[in-house]
Amino acid sequence: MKLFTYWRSQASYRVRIALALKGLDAELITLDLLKGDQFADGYRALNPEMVVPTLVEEGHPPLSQSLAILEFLEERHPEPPLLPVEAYARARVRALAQVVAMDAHPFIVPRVRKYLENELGLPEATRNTWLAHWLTGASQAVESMLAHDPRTGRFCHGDQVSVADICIVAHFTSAKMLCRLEMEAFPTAARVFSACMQLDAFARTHPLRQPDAPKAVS
Ligand SMILES: N[C@@H](CCC(=O)N[C@@H](CS)C(=O)NCC(=O)O)C(=O)O
Repeated sequence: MKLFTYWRSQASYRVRIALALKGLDAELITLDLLKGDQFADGYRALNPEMVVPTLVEEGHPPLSQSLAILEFLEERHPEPPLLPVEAYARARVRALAQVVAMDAHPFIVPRVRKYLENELGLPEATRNTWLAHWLTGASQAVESMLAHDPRTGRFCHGDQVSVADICIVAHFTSAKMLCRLEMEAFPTAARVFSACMQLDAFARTHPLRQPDAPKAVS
């Protein structure tokens, strides 16, 4: 298996965590999104949206969209499960995942940041306000969903790691890196985040531990 990835990509981090949790190995093919590697013809043929991640298994069609890839991995490699069994529980886990992955993440991706800069001419400080606005709003929603629901346990849903934990860890990791978001205002999410980061699958796939991460970033 090959995973096309970028160190700081929130969507790629989701897939790296899921692969690690499932005990699956993938060769990492790194693309530099800031240099525009995603627009190369060869990559465009694999992923017409020109985004990462893409997961390629020899002899099979390429897989794109991180949440679709997570569902695929769950179907093909059910152990350990990343979704609970019961229907309300599955819906809650998917909802938590989607707050960050579908409602906040699209506002902060490189192509949107570039559009704000190049087409709308917004200065860097205003673009940073934009990033903080969307990342903070989703963080508040997640905190409220976790803090006010007795189904929250050691992890987002009980004591079993799920797709919600994957997406929330990737979200807060981006927020810390892109707008230095502090987690004190989100105590329940912070507790779940640190429980996840104690697991090797989350820690070793962290953006700063990727082969393409700049050495000087802290
Ligand atoms: N919804 C997609 C998002 C994919 C996406 O936008 N990836 C970003 C990196 S996290 C990307 O490749 N951006 C390239 C660009 O914006 O030019 C997913 O979950 O896979």
